Amino acid sequence: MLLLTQPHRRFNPLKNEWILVSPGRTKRPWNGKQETAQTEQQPTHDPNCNLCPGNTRASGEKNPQYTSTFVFQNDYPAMRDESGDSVSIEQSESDALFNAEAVHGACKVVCFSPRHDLTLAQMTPEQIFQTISAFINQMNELKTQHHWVQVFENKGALMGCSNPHPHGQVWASNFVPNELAREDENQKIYFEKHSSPLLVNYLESELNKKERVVTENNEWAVIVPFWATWPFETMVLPKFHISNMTALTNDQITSLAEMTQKLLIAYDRLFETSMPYSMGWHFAPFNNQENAHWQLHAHYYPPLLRSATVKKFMVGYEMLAQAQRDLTPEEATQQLKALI
Ligand code: H2U
Ligand code: ZN
Repeated sequence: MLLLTQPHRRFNPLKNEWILVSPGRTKRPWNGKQETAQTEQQPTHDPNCNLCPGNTRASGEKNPQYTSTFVFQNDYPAMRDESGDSVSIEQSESDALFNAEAVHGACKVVCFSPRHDLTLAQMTPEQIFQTISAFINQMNELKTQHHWVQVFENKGALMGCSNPHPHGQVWASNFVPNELAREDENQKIYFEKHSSPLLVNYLESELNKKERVVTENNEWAVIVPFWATWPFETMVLPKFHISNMTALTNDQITSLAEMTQKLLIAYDRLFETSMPYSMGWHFAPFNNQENAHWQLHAHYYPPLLRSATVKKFMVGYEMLAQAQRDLTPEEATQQLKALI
């Protein structure tokens, strides 16, 4: 297949943008930056960790002796609720060149485990189930007051994560953020044209083609998207149509937890390192509409390219022109699939 050996570009229908694919470019010599692989073994409890059970946080508050997951209000929130505002920002609609508006929101931290030294990849499917449930509980709690609740995990020092204690975050906002708004619009346009959700049709085709399927079970599939940007980017998709994450049943979450564990173990095996990544869930915003065009999915964006110490830099051409990748999504799939 010509696409696999020659530079080409692929279209990302979710984002409505192109990505440049340059197969074989990982073979070029590398004298650039080497990251330090995180190899040090963490203690099960770190007296200096703000997230460990029984320890004191930056706010001065003491964490309980939690035994499963634990959620607290971020002590340094990126957004606050309305009550904290002393000055209001006037929306300057009259001048499109100087447009700003006030935002409100809530930010929380979800500790995945009392164990400081574990990662999700090392947890049991039951424990992973608890972390997904904790995220869903937050959505249910926050959805009445907010248009969007982004849940995510930013893992590893390489990703700028400040603490190895396994944790994720919840940022709820009174606005729909850019990435969501784009996916919303593009799925809507597709649905109007095809009367079927974009990602439902997409997964169906991928399951037939099999070229980019990393792993699957009865309810879920992990694929390297045809239009993947990051070298080993994946998407987790349900095999059923569901526009909102809060509608998942316990059985569906159980099977998602099993699938997640498999994926994360494969990621860790790939470069024999605890794989850094940013991941998060996308689904319909909380707007009291039917949102039939939406399909729930998770994105995993790991930055590593060649090894535990060489990452992909999205700079230069990527910043100024468009994203580019150095190995094909099909090659990435083969490598990940072999590790499942
Ligand atoms: P990361 O940003 O590296 O994931 O760090 C954890 C979050 O935890 C971060 O958003 C919050 C930080 O604001 N945090 C607290 O709220 N209290 C603390 O005592 C430490 C960290
Ligand atoms: Zn800790």
